[in-house]
Amino acid sequence: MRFYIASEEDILSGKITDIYFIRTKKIIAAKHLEDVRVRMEIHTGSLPEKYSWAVYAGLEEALKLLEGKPLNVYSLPEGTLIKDNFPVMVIEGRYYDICEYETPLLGILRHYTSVTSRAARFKKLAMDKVILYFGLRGAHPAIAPMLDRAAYIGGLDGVSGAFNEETIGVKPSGTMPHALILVFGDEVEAWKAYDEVLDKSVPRIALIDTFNDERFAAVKAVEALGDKLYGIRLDTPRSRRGNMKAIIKEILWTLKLMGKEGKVKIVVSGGVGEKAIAELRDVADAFGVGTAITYPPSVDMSMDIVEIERNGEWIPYSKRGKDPGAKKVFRCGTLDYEVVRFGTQPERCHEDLMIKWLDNGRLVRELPSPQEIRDYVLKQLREAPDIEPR
Ligand code: PCP
Repeated sequence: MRFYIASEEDILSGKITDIYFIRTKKIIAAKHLEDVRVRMEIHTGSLPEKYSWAVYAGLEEALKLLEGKPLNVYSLPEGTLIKDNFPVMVIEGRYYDICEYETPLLGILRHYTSVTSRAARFKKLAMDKVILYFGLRGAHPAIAPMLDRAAYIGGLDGVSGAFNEETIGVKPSGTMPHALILVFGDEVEAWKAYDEVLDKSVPRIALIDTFNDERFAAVKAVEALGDKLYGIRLDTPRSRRGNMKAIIKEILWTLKLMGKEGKVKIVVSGGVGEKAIAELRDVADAFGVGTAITYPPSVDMSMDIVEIERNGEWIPYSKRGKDPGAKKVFRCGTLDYEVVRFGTQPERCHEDLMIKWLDNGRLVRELPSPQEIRDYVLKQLREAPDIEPR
């Protein structure tokens, strides 16, 4: 038995790639073409349906992959809102030195960007309401830290991985599983034990859908924990749902009668998608989202040779269907960009976003923290136009 996962060493060595790249290198070496220098561009294709933007993510891991290799790397900052057919990274060097990294590089950037973009869409739809990511149980544990980082920088308010303080410096968020209540055999006893045992810094959010009707359980939770009750979580099974909005409104009315209006937060989880956020954001305070973020629509990206060096000069050069020439991106404002060829000046926008990160494999600027990337994403989300849920 084993875990079918690649080690960090295997990834960095270039072993985790497609065989055709290994064969390509062999042919290049046999025919003495190792010194052919190129500029390769990574860019998005068309975005998924109803996406008018995506959030570029995965840069830190991409740079980790390329660090120490004889390459120059230019990229947009991690967390930048991007559009379809949009350049995100340019790598300059001998094709021979880049070749086998295409697979892991695109894998990192596409997976990250897909998860972060989806998380950012949830946050954009919820905006002042809280979105927690509970989706680790949907993916292989080997990438749990990556998923939580990707979701967090997308602007989410909390991520559930117990390890997150160590990896991204974020205290994990969570409530209680149904199993806790089932072990006690009584929800009131379980809620009281939760309150008795856990540190005061953990918000008291009672799960109220295990055995009985949510409204009656909400009343019991208020009676059991009083002012200590921070919130209630409804994870109502699909087979019992009917009309979630009506259930929540009934609970809100009841809480009001108990003098608890606005004092008990309503958390909704279980199968929450973009449409549920749009529908319930005026009655709920927070949402727990898992699968919809763990399995987002794919934000496609590809990596192509766009320039080749001939006699010391860079010549635009690409396969058909791709715009030749490496590109720079300048920004005038959120989602307002001008894309020009390397070495030419923009006419309208002046903030240069295609920044050099690696100079001959050496990191030449400080990487932002996950908190800084998240703030950068949130700022752009506030400025971006409203989106339609998909
Ligand atoms: C939550 C809910 C969903 C999980 C989290 C994520 O689990 O039941 O299954 O939601 P999503 O993937 O549907 O978006 P808990 O209620 O904490 O889990 P359990 O039922 O195991 O107690």
